[in-house]
Amino acid sequence: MTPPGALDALADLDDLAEVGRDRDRGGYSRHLWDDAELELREWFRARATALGLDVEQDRNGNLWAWWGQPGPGALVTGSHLDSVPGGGAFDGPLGVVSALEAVGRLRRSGVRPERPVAVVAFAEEEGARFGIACLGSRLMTGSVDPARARALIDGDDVTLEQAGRRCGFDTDGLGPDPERVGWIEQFIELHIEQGRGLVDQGSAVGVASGILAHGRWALSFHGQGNHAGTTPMSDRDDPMIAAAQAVLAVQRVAGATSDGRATVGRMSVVPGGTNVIPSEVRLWVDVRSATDVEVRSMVAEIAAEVGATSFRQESWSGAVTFDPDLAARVAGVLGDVPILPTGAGHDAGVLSESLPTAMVFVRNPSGISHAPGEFAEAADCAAGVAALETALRDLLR
Ligand code: HGY
Ligand code: MN
Ligand code: MN
Ligand code: MN
Repeated sequence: MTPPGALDALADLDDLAEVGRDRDRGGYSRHLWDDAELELREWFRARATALGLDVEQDRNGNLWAWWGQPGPGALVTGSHLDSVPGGGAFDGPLGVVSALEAVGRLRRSGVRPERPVAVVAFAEEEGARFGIACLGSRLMTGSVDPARARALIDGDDVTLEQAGRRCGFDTDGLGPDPERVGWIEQFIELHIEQGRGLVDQGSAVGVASGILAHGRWALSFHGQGNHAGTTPMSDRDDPMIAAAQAVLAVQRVAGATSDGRATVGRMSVVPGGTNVIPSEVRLWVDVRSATDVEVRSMVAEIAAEVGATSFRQESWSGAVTFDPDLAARVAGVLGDVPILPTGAGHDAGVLSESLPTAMVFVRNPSGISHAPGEFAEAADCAAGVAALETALRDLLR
């Protein structure tokens, strides 16, 4: 553990380097309330407490570290600690460690804010365990029904409610938290860029202009399970064929658009035996584009083509335009850095529906994310912390 006096975002990431390392897939697997994510939560509490911040967990499982009495007018910064399966080290945690580092620097420099400041770590941003992206911030803002959330089931048929109970978190309190949302005057999230925009523009940091519309749909294809050796090809009702055709349809529909994106990154075969014709194949589609209408049109075209037994929306995020004044103010105080869009969803996108929100991006040389190869240079991470500190200092003036 890095001693408080030598706080440094990268040292913090080093502290976390072994937490949730995925030996099979590479990268990190840190999912809501699993051992790795619970360890990250404990790390956050210890780190924030060492900074002199007051840590609390809200009714939706989000962690808040307060500088000053929680209440109206709050300037909030932070991100998430969870990952996708086999994800990178930076997506999420870089925003949290940078926020702690920046707030630590403001405190040590003698800043005396006239309003509350908080660092937040939102729960289940990736939706990797229970399927809904940005679950913690959506529950807080009331855009996900708490009863639906409690009943969500993970890949091991564990409900969110059971998972919460196993780690001592009572999910009976899940739900809208309008008072807390009302406390937040501005939210600013630092994040590694998931793309090469800053590389192309030659800047270590940038500011987000908006987020693509995006959603997730669960498809299932039913057939007749049977024996792989005793069932002639002419006698089969094999759902894998329809599922394979659906993957090709997803690729074709997205490929025919100007900049739409659609991905089948997850599939499950029931029962999953090598010598068994499946009885069911489930797959999940992630569809994104510049506008809600474009996404809906792509999804309708896919649904019409694939003939799935069931086709269910799991998660939806409309296109986001961040507060232009706040984006311009942050970009300006950082020396007129680039303002650019992103295809990646964020809790900042969820909050932008309720309050002025901005994002600071840190250059990612390869642009790779949601994969072990995700990386940001130390100098750029340091530039990110300095930028966040500058932006926070400016907003606290
Ligand atoms: O999926 C996303 O865009 C984000 O990384 N959760
Ligand atoms: Mn992500
Ligand atoms: Mn993220
Ligand atoms: Mn047999």
